[in-house]
Amino acid sequence: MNPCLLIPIYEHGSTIRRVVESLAYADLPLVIVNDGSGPATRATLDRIVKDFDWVEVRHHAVNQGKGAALVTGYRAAAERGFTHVVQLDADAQHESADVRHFLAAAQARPDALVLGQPIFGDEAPRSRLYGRKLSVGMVWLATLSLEVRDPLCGFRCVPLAPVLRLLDHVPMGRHMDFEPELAVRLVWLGVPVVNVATRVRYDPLGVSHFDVIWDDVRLAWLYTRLTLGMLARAPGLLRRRAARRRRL
Ligand SMILES: Nc1nc2c(ncn2[C@@H]2O[C@H](COP(=O)(O)OP(=O)(O)OP(=O)(O)O)[C@@H](O)[C@H]2O)c(=O)[nH]1
Ligand SMILES: [Mg+2]
Repeated sequence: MNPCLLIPIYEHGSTIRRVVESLAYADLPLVIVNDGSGPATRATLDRIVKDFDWVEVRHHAVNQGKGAALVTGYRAAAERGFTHVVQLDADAQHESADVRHFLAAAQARPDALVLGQPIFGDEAPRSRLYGRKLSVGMVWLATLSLEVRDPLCGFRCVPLAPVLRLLDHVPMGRHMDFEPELAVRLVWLGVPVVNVATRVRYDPLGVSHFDVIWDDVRLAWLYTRLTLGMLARAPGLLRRRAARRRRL
């Protein structure tokens, strides 16, 4: 296993330096994908590249969405020979110290998708938590399993080989719909899932680019498509679930 770190960033210039510094302990190369941020975030990224020789930044000329930024990052990581990426967000919501737990889980199961299972504090907005519960339920339905404990958490360790194969064959959402779609499609392919509990913080002054109208519309459309996709795959998914139960 040859991992690197990956951060997609769109207009999170005020937090990215702190996040980069907090990752130094991991002693891994970091790829940042700048998803068309404006001049202030870009200038911060230029300084980061000068100050930390283990950081590379790739730029999208215009904003394309978090999913598109992640795909650019996966391809950049694969080009450089990495087999796994540990990805996290630029807004300092994730606990950088937990990177080691994601790596340990991936080392134990290099074939698995390692997903962050968020532990939220009281500061997390209620509306976000309810929306999340709905997403979890829809993904359980789409996979006919409870394997994915949270399909939306941006902190995960991704095995690149099956992901890049999938991306070559299936067009996927390019925004906030990408991460749940990837999790479901990997489960459909039989990729095992490991969940790692991790604290996720909401800073009251934090900047979120989650678009409560368009991203929710995209998620609703995604879950409709995934539920239909599940119907065609139901016999196979149920057989696999029964085989897993027999092994336990
Ligand atoms: N929303 C959004 N985020 C992007 C985009 N491109 C890259 N990102 C990055 O994706 C990560 C998640 O973005 P956030 O805006 O915090 O979205 P979120 O974490 O799902 O939403 P919150 O739970 O409200 O924080 C951050 O690192 C962003 O900088 C984009 O086009 N839109
Ligand atoms: Mg966020």
